[in-house]
Amino acid sequence: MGGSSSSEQVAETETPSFFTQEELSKLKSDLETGGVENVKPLIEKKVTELNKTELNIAVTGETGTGKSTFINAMRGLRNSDDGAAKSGTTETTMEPTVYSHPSLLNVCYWDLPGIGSTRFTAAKYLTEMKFKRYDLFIIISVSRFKENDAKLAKEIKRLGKRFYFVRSKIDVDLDSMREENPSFNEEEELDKIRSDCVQKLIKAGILSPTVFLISSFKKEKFDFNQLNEELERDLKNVKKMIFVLALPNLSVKIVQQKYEILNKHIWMFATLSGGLGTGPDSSISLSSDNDVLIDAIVHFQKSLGLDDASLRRLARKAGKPVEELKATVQTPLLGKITPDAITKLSYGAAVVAISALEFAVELNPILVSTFREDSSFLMMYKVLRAALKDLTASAEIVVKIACKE
Ligand SMILES: Nc1nc2c(ncn2[C@@H]2O[C@H](COP(=O)(O)OP(=O)(O)OP(=O)(O)O)[C@@H](O)[C@H]2O)c(=O)[nH]1
Ligand SMILES: [Mg+2]
Repeated sequence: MGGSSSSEQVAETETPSFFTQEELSKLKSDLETGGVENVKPLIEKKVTELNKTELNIAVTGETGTGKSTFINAMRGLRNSDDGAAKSGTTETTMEPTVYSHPSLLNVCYWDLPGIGSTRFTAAKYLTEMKFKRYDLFIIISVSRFKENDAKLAKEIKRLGKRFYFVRSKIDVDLDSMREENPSFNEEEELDKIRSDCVQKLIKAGILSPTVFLISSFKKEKFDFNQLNEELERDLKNVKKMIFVLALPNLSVKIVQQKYEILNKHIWMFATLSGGLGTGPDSSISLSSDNDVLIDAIVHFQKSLGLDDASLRRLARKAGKPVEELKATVQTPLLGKITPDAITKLSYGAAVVAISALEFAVELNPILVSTFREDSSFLMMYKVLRAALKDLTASAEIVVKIACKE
């Protein structure tokens, strides 16, 4: 846990776990006695808990260091996009303001006013920001390490919270250095900046700190990715999951991580969507206005950045018309999910066999046998799996184009 220098005294806010062993045992016995119908209440409770869990990330630092711009970058937005946190060259953020992810509303970034601004002295700032409500802090600093940076780090540590130290606008530093000496060694200079911040944090009493050098304008470069990986490693259970699902799609690797998480949820949606009919030819028929099914597919769309708003932003980033971007992917699952798209999907999915082994890997092994015998569950499971695979493949194509991977 390198970035959280306060590892000895981290007081995690309650994080629900996905399923405890106890809950799994109950699921198993409920399944054995009453089949899929019998486990719906417990699954419903879990899904509600999942939807209700919030992750609150506070972004703090001196005025003008790029806090609002960083929040926008984390939400896959540019400063000029609709819904972006206000940024600018004059002091802009005066109250703690919450910005949720544009489509996954339980991941929240708190844009705190800059410390050292006219309205807040350092001491007042630290008491007024209601530090307790946040899961973790990101301290943003620019150019030289400041007294306020040390004060913030110490105070957050004292409150027993986790923090990550970010040195932003690193692209600006490199531009200045290039101006002064065109043949400078970029890696060496970055190392110098990093170790200077580390030394000063150690001096402020922070044990083994990590410093991330980032540019919110060039997310593919520098330590933006490492910062997210570190955050992900430190978060637990459901908070880890919702954090990953809300990451900006900067690489195929991130898309795959999202797929892994969503794939593990399919069986819950399949359990809840139930209620299949039997067609005249005794084939299973799928009702195309199944709300749970549609909601699950929309959730996949949003998590994978394939909802209309995300696609528009990605198209802008790639400098292409959105229609052109959409045309590169084949899936019928973009835009509004229509009954027709679901019917098509179910034809394809129905003929797919899922082996017991695949099933056991994707589902918890103790639940496999009972679920396999339920044809309604199995059909829903297959349809959702097909939808997720289809959307993941599309998301990978879109990311490759938008990030020119
Ligand atoms: N080149 C470059 N400019 C940045 C970066 N991050 C922010 N900026 C610019 O720096 C200026 C200040 O950014 P903001 O995001 O408004 O900073 P802030 O910390 O929210 O400012 P206050 O709310 O006033 O405390 C804006 O003009 C941004 O465009 C970066 O990573 N690289
Ligand atoms: Mg701001």
